[in-house]
Amino acid sequence: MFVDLARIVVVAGDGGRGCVSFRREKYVPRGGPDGGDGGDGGSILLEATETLSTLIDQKYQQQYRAGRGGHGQGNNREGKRGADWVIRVPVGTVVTDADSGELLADLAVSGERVAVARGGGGGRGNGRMATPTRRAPRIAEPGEKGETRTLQLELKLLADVGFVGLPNGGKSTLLAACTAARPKIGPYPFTTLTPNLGVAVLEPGASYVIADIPGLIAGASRGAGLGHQFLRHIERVRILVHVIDCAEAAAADPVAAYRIVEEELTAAGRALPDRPRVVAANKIDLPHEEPLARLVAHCAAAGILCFPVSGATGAGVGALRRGLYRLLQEVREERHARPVPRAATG
Ligand SMILES: Nc1nc2c(ncn2[C@@H]2O[C@H](COP(=O)(O)OP(=O)(O)OP(=O)(O)O)[C@@H](O)[C@H]2O)c(=O)[nH]1
Ligand SMILES: [Mg+2]
Repeated sequence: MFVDLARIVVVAGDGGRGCVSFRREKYVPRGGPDGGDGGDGGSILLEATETLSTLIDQKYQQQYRAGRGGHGQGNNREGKRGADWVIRVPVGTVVTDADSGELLADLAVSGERVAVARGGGGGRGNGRMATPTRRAPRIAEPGEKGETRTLQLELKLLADVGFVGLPNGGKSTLLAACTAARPKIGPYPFTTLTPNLGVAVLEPGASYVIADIPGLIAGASRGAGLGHQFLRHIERVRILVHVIDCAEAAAADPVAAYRIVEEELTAAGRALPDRPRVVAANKIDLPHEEPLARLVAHCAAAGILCFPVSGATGAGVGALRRGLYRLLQEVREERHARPVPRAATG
């Protein structure tokens, strides 16, 4: 099961109580206070890992509790530190505080860690509370409470290229033709229910990741079909590829198909105007002259690269793979030349 949204409650450990104790020893009258401090409570951390690809664990376990700190003891012995709890999540997980909406972390790199709930500090024991005027305090501090937080976890796939298009347009077939991925393919709409990823390898060291984003139809942003639940994955792609069925028998006119998808992206608030568009005019192994001509004319007028392809026979797929690679390099170079201003935080 592909799970890309989860809500969890994290409870850090409370700090241990400080201790009230006095040194008692033969021949040492009035030995003085020697109550140790409580140990700090354990914290909760999130760690990004490449070995996970969904948030399914967090769907099943929604509560996490770190260890509490041990209480202080006599003879100035400190309480034990509470054990931290490290929750492992897939790379690409965005963490927000569910109550305040505050963005806490965007775990984009494997191994990256963030503390999401801090353990409470241990209370001081009376051994550390003596003052010149109060040499035998009979008090100690309680430990602090550990932080509790409700977190919203959202997984956003990290792909360079996103395939979008109406159902049955051949996105999954084209993904299989471009990469080694073997997604489910079917002659009916909504074969793909969750995004598929594949890696296009042109030669060693030259590769990129393609995501097949399912479910875009007219009204998707209002919940039709699969709705726009997967559109969040588009946010991170660098190039959007419209996969459009150009067969004469296709249900939708290819230019209309392009517009419907763009309108849905806009309606869902994910128009991503800074991301270049590419068109893959698909299914050219079937009769296609008239629809393809219209689509090509539309792309030429709009300044969009158009690649006629057939995911089924592989025709034009090499050119598409190379074209996308070149375009990706241009996008990357542009990024280096013009550093993206940091988003304001807080
Ligand atoms: N003739 C021909 N058929 C194709 C081509 N590409 C895909 N198909 C067929 O079109 C149908 C849909 O293909 P999919 O790859 O599942 O399409 P999709 O866009 O992923 O569809 P959903 O996942 O349902 O949105 C299947 O029956 C494919 O065999 C092509 O290039 N030529
Ligand atoms: Mg599919």
